[in-house]
Amino acid sequence: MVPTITAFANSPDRGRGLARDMRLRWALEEVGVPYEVRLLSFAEMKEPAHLALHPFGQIPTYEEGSLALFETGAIVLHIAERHAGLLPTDAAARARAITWMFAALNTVEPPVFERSIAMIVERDKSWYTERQPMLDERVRQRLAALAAHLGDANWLDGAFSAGDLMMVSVLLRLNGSGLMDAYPNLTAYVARGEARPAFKRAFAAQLAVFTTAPSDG
Ligand code: GTB
Repeated sequence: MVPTITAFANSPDRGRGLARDMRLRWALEEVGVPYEVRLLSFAEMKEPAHLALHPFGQIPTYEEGSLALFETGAIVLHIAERHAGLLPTDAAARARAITWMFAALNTVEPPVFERSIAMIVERDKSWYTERQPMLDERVRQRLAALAAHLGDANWLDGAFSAGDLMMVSVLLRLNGSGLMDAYPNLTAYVARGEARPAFKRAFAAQLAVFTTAPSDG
């Protein structure tokens, strides 16, 4: 059964790969599962048909037969548990890879996301310039710890896993911020993720939403 995911019909990033459907596309490409995409306008995301799939009216969702999932962490884990390529078979290594997925989503993503949201929606506030260094510092603390753990390894725990997929996806949001410059091993880590053929296919697919002219029919 070919799964269907949802994505923005009009992502504010215009295909820079920052919207979270990118994680699902990447995971599906890594395990070699073809998928379909249903594009949604912002209005459609808040309509009953989509709210039945996603209680918070967001993208992405994942449908596979009668199963409907939301939350990228849950969806990537679902994909990784059912197909080889994203989780080790050894039980302890598998548990550690899943731990890194949670670390990416619960420990690293919140300060990264908070910082970038502040830049988008709080720029005109009187306290913006005062708050921004604090938000930067919270991100730096996470990057320092992550860089220390990674050291000169290629991936967070042995072979590439869903933990790396999630962590690279989170760190991508810092590209262009300069915050990773102090950690060349993290910059190289993100570049290794982006260089994976599955990442490139996923990136091209989400970009095509913006570069492919809609058909007349
Ligand atoms: N915790 C959920 C998950 O991981 O699935 C979060 C899902 C989520 O934040 N979805 C966002 C959404 O639907 C899109 S990805 N937002 C609309 C809404 O809440 O009404 C976040 C996002 C949006 C846009 C950009 N961008 O353009 O740069 C990047 C990331």
